[in-house]
Parts: sequence; C-alpha cells; structure tokens
Amino acid sequence: MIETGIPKLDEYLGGGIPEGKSLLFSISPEVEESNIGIHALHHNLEKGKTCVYVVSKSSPKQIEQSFREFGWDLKKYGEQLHVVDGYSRLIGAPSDENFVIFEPHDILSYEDVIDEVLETLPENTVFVFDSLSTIMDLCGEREALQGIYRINERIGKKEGVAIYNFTVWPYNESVMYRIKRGFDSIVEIKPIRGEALRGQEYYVSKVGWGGKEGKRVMFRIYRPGGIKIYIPKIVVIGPFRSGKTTFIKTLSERFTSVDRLGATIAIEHGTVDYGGYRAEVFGIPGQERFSPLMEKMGLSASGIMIIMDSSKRDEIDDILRMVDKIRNKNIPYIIVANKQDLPGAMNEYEIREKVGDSTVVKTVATEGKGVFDAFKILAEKIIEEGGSNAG
Ligand SMILES: Nc1nc2c(ncn2[C@@H]2O[C@H](COP(=O)(O)OP(=O)(O)OP(=O)(O)O)[C@@H](O)[C@H]2O)c(=O)[nH]1
Ligand SMILES: [Mg+2]
Repeated sequence: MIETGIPKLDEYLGGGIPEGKSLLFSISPEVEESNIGIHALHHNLEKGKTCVYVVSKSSPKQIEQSFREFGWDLKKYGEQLHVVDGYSRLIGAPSDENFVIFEPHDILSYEDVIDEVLETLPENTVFVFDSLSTIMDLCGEREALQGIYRINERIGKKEGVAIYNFTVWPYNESVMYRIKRGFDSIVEIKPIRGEALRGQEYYVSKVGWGGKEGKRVMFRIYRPGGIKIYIPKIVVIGPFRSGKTTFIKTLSERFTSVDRLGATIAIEHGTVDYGGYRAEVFGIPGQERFSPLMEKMGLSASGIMIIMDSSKRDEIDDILRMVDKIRNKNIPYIIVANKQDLPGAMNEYEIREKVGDSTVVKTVATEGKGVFDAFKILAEKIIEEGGSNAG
C-alpha cells in the first residue's frame, strides 16, 4: 500500500493505494489550491519511497519554493526525488532535470520519458502528476487520456502507483465519462458549500478496491503545515473549577484566557493542531452566570466536551442536565472525567451508569494525561457523525 498521507483519507481508501493502482484528485476550478498531489509526494518522500514528480503546469524550480512554504525541506530527499520536466520546453527554457519532455504537445513524448524512468528506477515508485488537465489541454483530450491510461498500465506493471491532480474544467460529457472509468480511484475536492473561504472538502467518490466510498471530510491547507482536517468549533463546558482552562491550555498551540483569582471570566480560545486535525476550541467559564453563553455557543458547535471533576459526586446531576440538552441537539460530545488523580474519583463505569450511554475519557489535566486522547476521540466522532460542517 502507498499512503497519501492526507488525514483520514488512507483509512477510507482501505489503507492507501495498492501497488499497481492509480488515484485521481478531481479538483473543482473554484478551489484555489489545485495541487493536492504535492502532499502525497511529500508524505512518500518522508516514508523513504522513490518518487517521480511530473510537472506540466509549473517550473521544476517552483517545487522547492512550494515545499518551503509548507515548511518542508526538499533538499533532504536527495536522490529519492526525480523530476520529469514537461514545462521548460513549453516556454523554451533550458532544463536541469535528467528527464525532459521534448515535445510537450505530444503525449507520446510523455510515454517515452516515463518508459525511460521506469527502466531506470526501482519498482514501487510513486508517480505524482502535477496537472492532468494541462497535459490534456496541450496534447488533446482524447489522445492525452489514451496515453495516460497506457502510462498507468506500465507504471502498474512495475508495481508503482500513479497519482494525478486534475482540474475539472467544463469538459464535455464523454471526456468526463472516460475519466471516471479510467482511474482506479477518484477523490473529489470541492469548496465547502460553494464557499471557498470556509475551506475545502474531499469526497471519496470511487475506490476500485476495498475502501469506503462516499466519505466526505472538510479540510484546510496551512502554510506551513499542509493539509489538516478543520474543525471550526469545539466548545468546552463543565462545572466551576472542573479543569477546563487547564485542559484547553495543555491541548493548545496558542491559547488566550482571562482569569481573575483563578476563575475564568470570559470565553477562552485555543487552537489545537494534533493528529492531522486543526481545531478551534472555545472554553465557557464554569460560573453559573455564564450558562446562557454555554447554550448559545453550544448550539453552533461542531462538537462539545463536558469536563467534570470526577471526585465531585454531587455535581453529577449538573453533568446529566448538560448531556440531556446536547443529546437533544444531536451534537457529537464526550465526557472528560478529569481529576482522576484525586481520591474518590469516579471511574468511567460509574459515570456512565449515572448519565447513560456516553463516551467517557479519563484525564488528569494538570499532568497532561489523557488530554490528547480525549481530543482525538471527539475529533473522530465529529468526522464520523458529519458534524465538522457546523460553525
Ligand atoms: N488534582 C487535579 N487538579 C486539577 C486537575 N485539573 C485541574 N486541576 C486544578 O483545578 C483547579 C481549577 O482548574 P481550572 O482549569 O482553572 O478549572 P476551570 O474549569 O477552568 O475553572 P472555571 O473556568 O473557573 O470554571 C486548578 O487549581 C487546577 O490546577 C486535575 O486533573 N487534577
Ligand atoms: Mg477556566
């Protein structure tokens, strides 16, 4: 299996792309970023694989720049990365690359060079094409696709994998039909609800082997950082002094809070970057007078964490009330059973017995124990229950 490295996508592909297969990133023209393949390229370089990057849309010199913007260092991969330069001849520029497409308007020229690459490099090589649509525009749609399918076959024979970026310009139906049939798997990239500024989503529309078709995940591309699943709003609630601020602070890369005499007196905010997720986390102070805020913020949440002090048995009714309200709204949530280090702390079974079927995660926020696990469990719930679009 060859992984894409895109969060959750490999899971939906049943582990990744099997050797010998192809994957097409089918990207709406409104999506600003038409190069999703570069993330798979970087991931496989990191994994120590031999990779070939076929550029048709931009200069080979651009690669280093793109890597730098994501915070990646191209130099460290040395001989692992080979570039097929389908660009320089287009603009009549000289090329420093070993593999050059001399006739970028002829798909046969691509085929010849890829053959040469396949003879030179070991099996299991990962090929990433920066723009299938550009190749189609240059070589003619039908001819290009026929050639590309021959290329895929030859890459497949050498147990390699071929990954393509494809911008979905308004092609005619028969071209789109050929494309849908011609690739082993297709992942569509679209702006969220047509609004590019909110971020993108990927949709797994075809997996020609055992995977999960029909999965939809919202993501953003960060510079530096790369692709992250984006969760716009996790709301953290819980009784007074249960450990919310301590929890969010431990979890967050950046954090702001307003505390007076140890109690939080305004909404606090942290940005979490963990396990392929980027999430905005909002903490509601525990004092009674903030409970209207809790309802207001909670309603538009992607997911909710209820943080409790597990040693305070008399607060369990408050927890139950919070859980009931959230259940009615169908918002993904977990109960964080904090302060497990204190004597008499209730365990997850006791808590579940009192509040009914809920996911309970034990933590000691002051020691950072269980904090990231709790985050990941909620994040996965949000993705699985489709709540990531809220906010
Ligand atoms: N023993 C123990 N103490 C904890 C733990 N988590 C937090 N505390 C302590 O509990 C007190 C309250 O923690 P905060 O994080 O301020 O609680 P909070 O929920 O933000 O409080 P409010 O925002 O005022 O409602 C502090 O003294 C923390 O150090 C824990 O896991 N174990
Ligand atoms: Mg607080």
